[in-house]
Amino acid sequence: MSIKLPEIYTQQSIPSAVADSFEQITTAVHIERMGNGLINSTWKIAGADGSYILQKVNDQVFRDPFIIEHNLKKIAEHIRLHYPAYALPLPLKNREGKELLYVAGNGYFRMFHFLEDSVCNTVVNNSKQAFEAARQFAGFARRLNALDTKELGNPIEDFHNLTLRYQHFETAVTTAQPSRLMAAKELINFLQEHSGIVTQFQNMVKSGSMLLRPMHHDTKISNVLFDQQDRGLAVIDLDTVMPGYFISDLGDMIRTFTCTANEEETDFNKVTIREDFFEAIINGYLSEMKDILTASERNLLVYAGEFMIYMQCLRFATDYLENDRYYGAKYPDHNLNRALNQKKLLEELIQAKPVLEKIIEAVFQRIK
Ligand code: GN1
Ligand code: MG
Repeated sequence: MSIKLPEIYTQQSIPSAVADSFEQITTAVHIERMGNGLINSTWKIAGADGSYILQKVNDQVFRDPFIIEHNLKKIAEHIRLHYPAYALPLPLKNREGKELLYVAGNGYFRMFHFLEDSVCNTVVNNSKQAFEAARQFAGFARRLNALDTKELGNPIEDFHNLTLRYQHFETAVTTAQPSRLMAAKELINFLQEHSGIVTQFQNMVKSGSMLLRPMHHDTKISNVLFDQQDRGLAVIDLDTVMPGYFISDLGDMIRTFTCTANEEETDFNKVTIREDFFEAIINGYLSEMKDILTASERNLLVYAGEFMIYMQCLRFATDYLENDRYYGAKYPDHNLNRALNQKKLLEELIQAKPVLEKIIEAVFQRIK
């Protein structure tokens, strides 16, 4: 059966096979594109009796989206059993009873309920939001902590494996076009000079001073839903939940919440660290995770930020050297600029380290 689509669907570039398969789309009254993710695409589908979120999973990045489906099942079972009141965003079934629809040559699609009156922020506007989001991601991690990581698959192999990310970068340095290599010379030197961050990661993994736990791995502000009073409601986008280290989640919040500008900013003077936002993240995160983190993990709160900013800098730099094949580019030096933005952020964090360590000490004094 093929349903003739009103123009709004095609304008919003939803493939007709997808529209046919979800009744929420065929009965929609309004459809709009949402979000600013680099990898997946999202639409808001408004119907007569409620709204929905349609998401396309990029199958170049998530090579086997059925691993996501498997993980969601395991997570849902665990949460239902131990925290039945906890709000978990799970995909809805389509007309064929499937939660994940594959459209050859296009990717994988899922539909979710849109939580009415919820607010999705793309920037952190105040420290309360930073606190609430950190508390939400930490509350999510705490509830999943007892789920055996062996139960979960890796939707993206070695996603936050800094050792392999660094090797990938060094390979890209040897294969890049001379013009790109030249333009990125200072950046490459910086990354090589700071490779101690990679060594520290390797030592901690080897010595077992960080534990593998189910982690979210995409703790940006738009993955937390808020109410109208800036209170956190729920964590969304569970595609990258997989075994990992807490520094991934805490670190990406430090990377994306404390900075005065986002990674697209090309005026690097605007890239600075907000210490009060850092404090809010630490407070929010520890309010849920303090008793779960081991003593050695508690010493890694600033390192978490270094780890994630360095890795993002490395990833953008690598992509620039590989002609933008992963992130794409809207203008010629886009990924170079993104990497330089992250370089500035890492410099700021390293400079602020003594102050940030003091903040952490004071928080621990207060909550112990
Ligand atoms: C990608 O798609 P988005 O923007 O949520 C990337 C993250 C990066 C981020 C940088 C699967 O996330 O790891 O931190 O870009 N996700 C994937 O903006 O690679
Ligand atoms: Mg994501």
